[in-house]
Amino acid sequence: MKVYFAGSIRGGRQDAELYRKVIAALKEKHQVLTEHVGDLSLSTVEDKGDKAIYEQDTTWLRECDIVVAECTQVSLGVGYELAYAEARGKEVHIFYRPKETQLSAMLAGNERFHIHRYADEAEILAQVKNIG
Ligand code: 6K6
Repeated sequence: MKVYFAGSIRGGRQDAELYRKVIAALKEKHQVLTEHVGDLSLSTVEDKGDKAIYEQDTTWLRECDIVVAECTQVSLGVGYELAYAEARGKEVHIFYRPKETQLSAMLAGNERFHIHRYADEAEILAQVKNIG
């Protein structure tokens, strides 16, 4: 299946290495459209231009089968992507570490989203293998 992985970029890159590992785990079974989200070398400011990013990412969101989002690091862009995916009837899986953040009620309270709580890297890597 085609997976759109969403994770914080301008919201903060503290978890970028974890995103890279989650993307690698998803790639064992799926095609991941957004591998750059786990690329630690990419700049969060110097990039191909905001309009091009928006157009490419919304095209991929329409094309994907499943959205997987890591939401511990709060990101406006990820929140926008989740609403965009929900409006198009996509299957959405949200992961977060409850010890480090309180998930927004706009996500936690949405019964159409599949919410996964996890404590550490080993746990999220095991959980994503059950998706799709
Ligand atoms: C920098 C690092 C990796 O990629 C870049 C270039 N910028 C972006 N490229 C592709 N998608 C982006 C970029 N900036 C934001 N996005 C999309 O928004 C991604 O799909 C993320 O899931 C989400 C992050 O939003 P912010 O608000 O944290 O930037």
